[in-house]
Amino acid sequence: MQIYNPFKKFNRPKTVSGVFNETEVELANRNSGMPLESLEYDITPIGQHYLLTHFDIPHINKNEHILSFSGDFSNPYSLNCDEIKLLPAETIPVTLECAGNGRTGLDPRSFSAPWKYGAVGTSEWTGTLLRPLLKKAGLKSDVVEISFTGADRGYDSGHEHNFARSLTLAQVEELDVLLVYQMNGIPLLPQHGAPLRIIVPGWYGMASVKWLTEIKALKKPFDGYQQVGTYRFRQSKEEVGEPITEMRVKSLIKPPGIPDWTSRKRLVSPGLITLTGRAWSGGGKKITKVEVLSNNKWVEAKLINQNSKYSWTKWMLDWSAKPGHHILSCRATDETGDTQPVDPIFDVGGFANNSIQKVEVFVNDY
Ligand SMILES: Nc1nc2c(c(=O)[nH]1)N[C@H]1C(S)=C(S)[C@@H](COP(=O)(O)O)O[C@H]1N2
Ligand SMILES: [Mo]
Repeated sequence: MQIYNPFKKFNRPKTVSGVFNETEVELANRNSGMPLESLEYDITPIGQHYLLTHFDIPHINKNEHILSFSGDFSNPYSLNCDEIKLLPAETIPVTLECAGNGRTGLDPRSFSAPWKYGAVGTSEWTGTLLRPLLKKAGLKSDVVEISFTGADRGYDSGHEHNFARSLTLAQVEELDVLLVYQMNGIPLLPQHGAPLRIIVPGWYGMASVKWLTEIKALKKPFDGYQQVGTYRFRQSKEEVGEPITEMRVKSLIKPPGIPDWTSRKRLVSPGLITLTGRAWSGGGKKITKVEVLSNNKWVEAKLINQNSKYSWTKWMLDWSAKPGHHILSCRATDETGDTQPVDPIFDVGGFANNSIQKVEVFVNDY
C-alpha cells in the first residue's frame, strides 16, 4: 500500500536576498526571539526566553504522562512525572541558543525560522541527571547511541516524524544531560516542553528535546530526520555534512539608549555611558575576553563573574558617546582562543552564524 504523503515534494522554497516571504514571517511569529533588552538579566524571565517549535505544541496531561526507557536496555522501565520528581534534583543555569540564530545574516539564507540575534536565553533548569537513569536501565554491550523522542509530530522536507535526536554513549558520559521539569523555579510551560524535556548544556538548542516521551538504547546510529537530514554543517545540500554540536563563541550588546519603533536603531545622549551585554561559548568553555568595536578600535570590556559553567558572562564597558552616527559591535573570545568572525561563515542551512552583531546608534549633540 502506498502511504499517503501530501508533503512528499515539499522542499523548502528559495529565498530572495533581503525579502522575507509571508511563510517566513509566520514562522517568526510562532517562534519568538528574546528581546535584546533582556540581555540585562542573568536569568531570562520565562516569557522573554526565545521559542523554537517545529510542529505543534502538544497538549499533554501531566498526570498521565509516562517516560519510557526502551530498546536495548537490559532492564527497560518507565517513570511517571511524580516518580521523576522524587529523584535527586539539580538546578543548572544554562544558556541555550538555537543553531539557526543569525540565519538572516547569511546570503542566500535557508528557508527556516528567520532569526537575527534573539534566539538565545538563559534559564535555571531543574530536573535530575540522566546518567544514573541510564545506568539503572542497564546498557547492553553493543549499544552505540541513545535517542530522545518528543511527542510532537509533523513533516519536514517530505519526511513524517516525531521530533527526535540522539547522543552517542561517549556524549552521554561527557555531557551533564538533565531531565527537566522546571524552568526558573516553576513547572515547564507547554511551549518549553511540559511536562518533561532534556537540556543538553553547552550544545545548540536542537539537542534539548521537549515533550520527551521515550529514551531508547540503540545498537545502530540513529537515523531520524532531525539527526541526519538537518542540523549539519554543509556548504551544499548534496553534502552529508558534519553534525552540529556545541555552541560557537558569541556575544551580544544590550542596545543602548532608546529605539526607533521599526528600524530598532538607537538614539543616545552624548557623554559617558556604560555599554553592557553577554557573552557565551559552548561545551562549558569560559569566556576570557570581550572587546567592543568603536571608531575602528577594539577596546577590552570588563567581565563580570559568570554565574555558572554553562551560563553566559556579563560584560561592561564605559563608552564616550560622541555626537554622530556609530555602529557598535562586540567580540568574545573563549578559553580555547576561539573568537567571533567579523563576517559570517556561510552554511547552507544557515546554522551557527556567530559573526559580530551590529548596533546602529545615533548620538545627538545637545
Ligand atoms: N520535541 C521538540 N523538541 C525541541 C524542538 C522541537 O521542535 N520539538 N526544538 C528544538 C530546538 S531547534 C530548540 S532551539 C530548542 C528550543 O527550546 P525552547 O523553545 O524551550 O527555547 O528546543 C529543541 N527541542
Ligand atoms: Mo533551534
